[in-house]
Amino acid sequence: MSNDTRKQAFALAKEAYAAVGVDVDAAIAKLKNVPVSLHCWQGDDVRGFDTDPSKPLTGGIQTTGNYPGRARTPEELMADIDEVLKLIPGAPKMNLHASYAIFEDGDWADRDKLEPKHFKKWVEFCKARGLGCDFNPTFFSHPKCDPLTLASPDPETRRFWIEHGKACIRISTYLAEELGQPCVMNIWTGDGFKDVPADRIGPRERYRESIDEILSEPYDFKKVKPCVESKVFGIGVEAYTVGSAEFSLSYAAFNRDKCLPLMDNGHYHPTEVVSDKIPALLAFFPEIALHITRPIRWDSDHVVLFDDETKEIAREIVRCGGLDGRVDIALDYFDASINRISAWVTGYRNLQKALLFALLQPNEDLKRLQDEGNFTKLMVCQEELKTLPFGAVWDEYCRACGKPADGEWFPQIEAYEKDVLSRRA
Ligand code: RNT
Ligand code: ZN
Repeated sequence: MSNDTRKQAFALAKEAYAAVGVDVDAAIAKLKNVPVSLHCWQGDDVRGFDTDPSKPLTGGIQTTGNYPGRARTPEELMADIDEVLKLIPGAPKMNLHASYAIFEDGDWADRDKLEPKHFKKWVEFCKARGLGCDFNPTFFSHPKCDPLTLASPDPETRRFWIEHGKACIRISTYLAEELGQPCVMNIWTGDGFKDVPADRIGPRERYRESIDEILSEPYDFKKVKPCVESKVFGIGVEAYTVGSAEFSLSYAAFNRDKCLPLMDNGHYHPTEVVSDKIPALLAFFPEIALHITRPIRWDSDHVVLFDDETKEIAREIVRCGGLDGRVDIALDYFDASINRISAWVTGYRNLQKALLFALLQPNEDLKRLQDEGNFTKLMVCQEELKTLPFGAVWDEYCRACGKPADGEWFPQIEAYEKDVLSRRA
C-alpha cells in the first residue's frame, strides 16, 4: 500500500471514530507510554541458564514442540530479544526469571545465593535500550524441588526456597533502582499434588508462612511490587494446587500493604474469565497484576491472539483506569512449535491491538446507555463498533511508534530465521 493510501485510510478512520465520539489521536498517544512486560522465557522454552537444559521442566508447566532455533546462551537470547524489540510497538519492559542469571567466569551460584551482580548484564542490556525490568523467583525446574518448594514439609527445602525468594527481592530492588522503573516481582510455585492429598491445609499454612518470610526482606513497595499468582492445576499436579485462587487472593488481601494479587488467564476453570475478575479485584485493590496468555482447554500457554477474551481483558483494563498505574500488564506464554520470535511478536502485537481497540471505544457513552437501561441501543452500538476501520488506526499507531505495520514485519523474521536461527545446531 502506498503512503498516500495509508494516510487517506487513516484520515477516513479518524473521521469514522470521531463520528462515534472517539478521539483517535488521544488513544494512540495514551497507548504509546503504557508499559507491557515482555517475558524472556518465550525465547528458550523456559530453560534459563542455571540448570541442565536436558532436564525436563517441572512445576506443572510444559512447552511443546521442537522448532529449530531455541536460544541457548545469554548472547543468543539477547540477540533474539533485539529482533523482537524492532518489531513491537508500545513501551515494552523486560520480564526475567531468576533462572536467567548470567554467571561470568564460571561464577555459578545456586538460587538461594543469587546476587544482583548475576543480573548486571541484563541491567546493561535494559539500560542500553531504555527498558525497565520485572522479575520472578524461579521455584521450578531445579533439584531442590522435592517436588514441593515453599510448601514443603521439609524445613531444609523450605529454607532454601525462602532464601531464594529473599535474594530475588534484593535483585528486584537492584533492577528498580538501576533502571528507574518499579519492578513487579511475581511469586508463583507449582507446589501441589498429582493425587488426592490427605492434608490440604498443612501445605497452605507452610506456603503462607514462607511468603511471610520472603516479604520480611526489606523493600520499598513503590519500587518493588511482589505479587502472588494463583493457579488451578498443572500437569502432574492435577488434584491439588497449594496456591489456589482463594489462597492467593486471600494472601494478597490480608497483605495489601506489601503485595499485589496476580491473575494469569490460563489459571482458572475453562468457563471462568479474567476479564470479569479485573473489576472485581479493582473494587478492593488499588493495584493488581496480570499475566496474559491463551489457554486452550488447559493452561497451555498458546500465543496470545486478537481474540474475544483478550479484547475483553483489554477493555476492562481501560475502563477501570488500569492504564494509569492500577494494572501491571505482562505476557506469559511459550510456544516451541513455531518460530519463537514470531510467537513473541505476534502475541505482543496482539495485546497492543487489543489495548488500542479498547481505547477506541466510546466508553463513557456506552456506560451511560447501560445506566439508562437502554440495553437495546447498547447492543447495537457495541456490535457496530466491531467493524469500524480499526486496521488503519493500528497501522498509524505502529508508524507513530516507529515500528513496522502489519504486512511489513514477518519478512524480517523470515530473514532472521534464515541467517541466524537456522544456523543454531
Ligand atoms: C505457570 C505460571 C507462571 C509461569 C512463568 C514462567 O503456570 O503462569 O507465571 O508461566 O513464571
Ligand atoms: Zn503466569
